[in-house]
Amino acid sequence: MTIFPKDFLWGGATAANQVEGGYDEDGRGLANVDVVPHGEDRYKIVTGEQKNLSFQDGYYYPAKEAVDFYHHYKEDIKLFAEMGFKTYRMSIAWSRIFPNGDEKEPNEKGLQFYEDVFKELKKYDIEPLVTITHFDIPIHLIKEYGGWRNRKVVDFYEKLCRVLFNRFQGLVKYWLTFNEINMLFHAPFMGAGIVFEPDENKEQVLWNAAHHELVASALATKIAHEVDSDIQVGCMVAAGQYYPNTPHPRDVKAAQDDNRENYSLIDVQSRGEYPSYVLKKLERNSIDLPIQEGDMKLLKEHTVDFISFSYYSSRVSSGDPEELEKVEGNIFASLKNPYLDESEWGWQIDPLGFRITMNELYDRYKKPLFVVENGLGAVDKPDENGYVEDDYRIDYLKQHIATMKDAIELDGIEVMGYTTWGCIDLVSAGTGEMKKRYGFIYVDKDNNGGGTLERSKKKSFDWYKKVIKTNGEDLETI
Ligand code: P53
Repeated sequence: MTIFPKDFLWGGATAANQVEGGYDEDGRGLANVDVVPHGEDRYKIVTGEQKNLSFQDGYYYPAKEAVDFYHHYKEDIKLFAEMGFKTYRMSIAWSRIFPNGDEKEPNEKGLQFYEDVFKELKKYDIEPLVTITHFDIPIHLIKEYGGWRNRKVVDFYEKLCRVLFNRFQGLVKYWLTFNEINMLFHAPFMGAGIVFEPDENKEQVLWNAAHHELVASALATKIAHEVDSDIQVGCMVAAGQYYPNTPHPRDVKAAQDDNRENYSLIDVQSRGEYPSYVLKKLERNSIDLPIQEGDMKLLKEHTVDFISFSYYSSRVSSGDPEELEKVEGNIFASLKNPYLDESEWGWQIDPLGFRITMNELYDRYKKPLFVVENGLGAVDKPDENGYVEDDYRIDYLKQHIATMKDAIELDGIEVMGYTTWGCIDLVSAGTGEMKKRYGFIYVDKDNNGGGTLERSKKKSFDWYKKVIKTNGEDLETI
């Protein structure tokens, strides 16, 4: 008997734009994620503040080649299989299937690529866990329709889903509708293909996009279940509990508000209705949800089967204006927690916070959880054979898996599986760097596009293999 259930889905996670490359191959269309450069303008672009819908001279675009999974997938999947992966989380590049997004017919070569990948996974009994959109949308849907602010995009997404569920029936059982759906509030260009027009009401635009994604997600869930009742669909949130900076009730309230904002969209996906705190806030701010006839019924009737989330760090909130000036971090703002260590990128390391976050999610939704991202972004120093002694990564993962085990054993939480982020080194979503590595597999590629793309195993490779082999019983470093 082990603490982890015997069919627990151990594995690793990636996203199309961060690994595939091949951005213009086999009929693939251009997507928002392709035109996001590495460097200082990245932040303004991902937040929708700076319009950039094509390649510009003088910039480096890391997603164009990424780590070339497009041509290395057989080799990479073989390595995942060697570690004993039970599942592999990946995403579909929408613009491979519908290059512009609004075509009548899908691009067969794009579908064939994913069919080949899924069949390769099946060869090793690795169950695919597929994110339909991981920060991507065809550029044409942004230029022509304004991205997710426009209701028409719901129809294009629905069409994409129908094609995917039908074509891959029997090959894919687990689907996620939107990666980190709450990211649309923090990085609207990545989360919803939003570029703000001067002087428009940003909050209104964001809630238009949010409602459309929620309707699209419910539609996807409905269609998936119609196509095959075995399919399970999950929502996905960038989680990480907000703690109050002090026991001052003002800080406790601030933390509650931040947690609620974070969960506001998956509240709808999981419970089937907008929570009262959202409706009241929108009313106060004179924001209207673009609700059409039938939407509320659809949301109510097609809630998700499970809750998936990413967890890297907890966060700290304050209701004190002076403290708020010290808030750090680009995409997710947080005060420093004096009790925690942090990564080289300033992400605070909090294994117990992982268990706290899991409890919060399970108390709130009473649905099975699936941990689909967790890991440490760090600088690796390979030896001449590409071997990395990444004890820091093993240590981070070991501590987090240990508290997940407590959540199962001591709190009774139902956890379906665990996929570490960036099981093979990939491009960072936040910074566009290669230097910020998460993998068990090293890829020889640098921040400026140099390198052989050769793959090699890190120390953590054999460690994770042992973790999977013992179903999480033996976490000791080797
Ligand atoms: P990177 C910020 C905060 C929390 C999750 O992030 C985030 C981000 C985006 O930076 O996104 C998820 O690559 C996301 C992945 C991403 C991963 O976290 O900035 O789903 O695409 O790569 C790690 O270190």
